[in-house]
Amino acid sequence: YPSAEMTVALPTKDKLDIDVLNGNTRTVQEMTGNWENFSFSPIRESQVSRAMTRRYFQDLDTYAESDIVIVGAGSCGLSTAYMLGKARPDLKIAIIEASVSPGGGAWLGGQLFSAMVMRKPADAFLRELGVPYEDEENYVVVKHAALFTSTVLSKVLQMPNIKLFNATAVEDLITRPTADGGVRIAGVVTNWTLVSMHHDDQSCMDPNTINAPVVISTTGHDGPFGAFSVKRLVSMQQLEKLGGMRGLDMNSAEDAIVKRTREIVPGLIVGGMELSEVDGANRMGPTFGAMALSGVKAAEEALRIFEE
Ligand code: AHZ
Repeated sequence: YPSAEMTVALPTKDKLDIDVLNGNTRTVQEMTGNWENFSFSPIRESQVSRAMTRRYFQDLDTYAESDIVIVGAGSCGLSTAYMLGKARPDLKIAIIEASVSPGGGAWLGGQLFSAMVMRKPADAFLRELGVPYEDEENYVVVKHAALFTSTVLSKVLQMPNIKLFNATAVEDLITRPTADGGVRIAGVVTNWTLVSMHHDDQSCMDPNTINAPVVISTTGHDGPFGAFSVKRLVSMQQLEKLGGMRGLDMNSAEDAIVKRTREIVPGLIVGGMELSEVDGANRMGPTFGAMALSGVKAAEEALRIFEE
């Protein structure tokens, strides 16, 4: 067996040369039917590790000082990220998502049915993204909620100024005292989600931090993971108490969420269903227009604060 020191004889030239060397500039059509002589370009295992870790640690370094942090990559967080990333390609935007899979509750339209309903005028956001829909007069229907989620996700991930740290939980908020005795939110405390889940049975697993002048929290309504930032604001006595999400009423819920999307304490904007816990707004169930437009408004609020 080759010793650990042995290296695969890889040309040290650039990637294009390696591809040419291996005939791997072929198109898919050229490969089809030629499987007998097929081979991948050679690789050493350490190259794979370094390809990932070098970039990840570079990103940790780059985004340790971010311009904006978005907590939660559900339908609201992703809509916020899209608007911000597009409007300000000069800003560094970090998205922190506790789950391995970004998208929150938006992979299905509601229940286990596929289609996603958006009430007008949120159809404007679908046109902006280029997501096709059926027009039903007062509302529109995307044939599968995953089409919305994957489209907004792919556009956000392609933006060079946005980094998604998934499988990473926000464990706390960074605060600074203000002159009036309150606090200003100045960033987030993070940890890998699997580590966060083991604070009770493993000791001293210290967190990481991201400083940012603007944090946007879109962690959804209360649940195993939800309403994270607003619950923390109560425990640090910056909010007296939460109003608690009220029962389902589509008409009042969606208007309320969009209208109330705002900076809750200095430096912290709350959007999406997390907001229903702050003010005691109704829930809307499986209609997603308010999540998209709360995201548009949260982005607008963030830029207002940022540009102040
Ligand atoms: O994993 C969570 C989800 O992807 C993530 N999240 C929660 N806590 C976090 C933390 N750190 C990092 N501490 C965290 N990430 O936040 C995301 C929230 O997504 P969501 O889809 O639950 O929320 P949303 O407000 O974007 O969309 C809500 C969709 C709903 S709920 C509802 C109802 O119950 O009536 N109706 C709609 C349309």
